Order: sequence, then C-alpha cells, then structure tokens
Amino acid sequence: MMQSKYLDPQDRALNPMLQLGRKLRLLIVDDQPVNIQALYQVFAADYQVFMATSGPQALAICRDKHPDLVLLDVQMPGMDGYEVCRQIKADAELQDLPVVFVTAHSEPQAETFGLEVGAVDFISKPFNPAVVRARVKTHLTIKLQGDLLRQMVFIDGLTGVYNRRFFDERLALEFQRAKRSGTMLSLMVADVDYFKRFNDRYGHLAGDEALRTVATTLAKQLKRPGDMVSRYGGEEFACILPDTDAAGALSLAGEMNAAIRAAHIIHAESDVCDVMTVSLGVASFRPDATRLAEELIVAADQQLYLAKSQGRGRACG
Ligand code: GH3
Ligand code: MG
Ligand code: MG
Ligand code: MG
Repeated sequence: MMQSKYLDPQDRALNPMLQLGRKLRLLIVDDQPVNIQALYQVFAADYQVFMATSGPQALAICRDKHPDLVLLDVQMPGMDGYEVCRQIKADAELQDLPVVFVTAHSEPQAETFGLEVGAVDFISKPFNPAVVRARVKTHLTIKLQGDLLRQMVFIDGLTGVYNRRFFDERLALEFQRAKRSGTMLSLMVADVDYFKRFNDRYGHLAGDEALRTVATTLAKQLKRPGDMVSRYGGEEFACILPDTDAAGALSLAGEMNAAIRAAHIIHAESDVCDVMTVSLGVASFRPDATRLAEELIVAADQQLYLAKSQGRGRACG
C-alpha cells in the first residue's frame, strides 16, 4: 500500500497535487519495436511516453521515471510480462503502479492469470486505439485518486512532509529491509529550540509558518532517494536514513543544524542565538533479530535530550 517516490515534498507519486498540469507518464513495454510503435501512436500526443524492450529494462524505468501506468507485453524473451508484473506488485515502492497487459494472447486462462498477478486490465491484440485510449484514461483516473488518498493519509497537512503514520510504516519497512541486507540504519530526530517562546512572542500563525520552513529546509538536506523526513510530533521531525552509518548520519545532522540556522528565522526569545535553531539526536545500528525498531527511536531521543541539555542548537549521536 505504500508508494514510492512519493514526491514528498521530496517525492513524486504520492503528491499528485504538486504535479497538476504535468503530462501523465506511460511506459510501453514490448520486445518488438513495431508493437511499441503502434501503441506510441495512440498515446504520444497526450502523454509522456517511455519505452522498454525487456523486463529488466522496464523495471529500471519504473524505478527511475515513475510512470503512472504500464502497458505490458506478455511474451518476451528472458523475463516475461507476468514476471515483470509480479515484481512490480511485490515492490513496496512500485506496487500502486497500474499494469495493463496488451497481448496477442486472448485465451481466458491467460487473461485470468494476468489479472491474478496484479494487472488492472488485459487488452488483446489487435486492439482498437480509441478503446485502448479510453481504458487507459479510466485506469489513470483511478490511479490518481489513489495517489490523492495516499497523500491525504500519509502527508502532514501543515508542512507537506510525511506524517507520523507514514513514519511508523516506513521505519518498520526499512528495519526489515536492513535486517535482510545486513546494512546500517540510522534515525535522526530534530526538535525546534524554545518553540513555545516563539509562539508566545510571534503568534501561532508565525509558528506554523516557521514549522513549514523548518520542514522544507530539513527535506532539502536529504541526499539519497531512500532518505525521508516526517513530522513526528508538534515541532519534532524524524528522518529515516537507510544504509547510513553513525558518522554519515551525524554529519548530515550537522548540515541540517547549519541549514536551519541559515534559514534565518528570527527568534529573539531564544537563549541559543537570535535565529531559530533545532537540536538533533542521531542513533544508528545494524538491525538483527534481537533488536526492535523502537530501540532506535529511544536511542535517538536520548541523544536529542543530550543535545538539549548541552545547550541546544547542536547535534549529538
Ligand atoms: P525546547 O527547546 O526544550 O524544545 O522548548 P520548546 O518550547 O520547543 O518545547 P515544548 O515541548 O515545551 O514546546 C513545544 C511547543 O510547540 C508547544 C506547542 O504550543 C508548540 N507547537 C506544537 N505543534 C505546533 C503547531 O502545529 N503550530 C504551532 N504554531 N505551534 C506548535
Ligand atoms: Mg512479445
Ligand atoms: Mg518538542
Ligand atoms: Mg522544542
């Protein structure tokens, strides 16, 4: 159910509202260029069209270009269309991508199988261009409605970054992933310093505006596609940093600290300095069977507490 390249603020697929006006993207997959050409003619005028002639190439384009829908051939040498569809549906970052089979197969078994591996539709060749166009439009409408729903469920309304619900799901997912791959997982928490005083001095609307600036500033510092920032609580943010060790996470925390200061949100009531600052706590470990994701949160919180007690406006880890 989770989407990928959720164009957070950072991410695309989850945030269709930020993409209004863009051309929707189609990926056409067929081992025979002449078949691709036939479909290309149908869609080129209205859509941004990507093309792939093999399963692996199709999967790579899905991850890289974030198409809104895939038109997929069944019979291809090597990885066939069923397998491509299976892999799309098994990938947490791709599974909401609608797949439409377009194939010379017309037997009910082939169609049933295609729908069972996760396709939303099955179109037999030779096809009628107008019908294919209409069906694709219908599936895209449903897909965008799903994107919008996910945005409403997983994005924080005030700041535009992910919300706590998404954070919880993503942390569990990244924890499992790191356990399987034996890689380090880091968590960073950031808490605005003297934010209550900021509200008291400048008002809640200014406080809200400042939170938006803090959120987007933090998001901009993220470097890798798998990194994410969420609003963990009122004026607290949490970043999940997959495949990142303690030194890497602490260095990023330092950059975030500097970036928030550089955003220059005047805060005359702060004891740290005359602009808004955050305190950051970082924790890292290599997940294994004996650990819980919650331990990472507790450890990062302890470091945050340390940063607060050492004078705020700094990162500890
Ligand atoms: P510290 O440096 O120890 O973190 O002090 P602090 O004042 O930031 O911490 P505290 O937890 O006491 O206060 C957090 C404040 O954040 C209290 C609350 O009114 C404010 N806050 C939480 N969510 C929002 C929000 O959505 N908008 C605004 N404007 N303020 C919020
Ligand atoms: Mg073929
Ligand atoms: Mg707080
Ligand atoms: Mg605070």
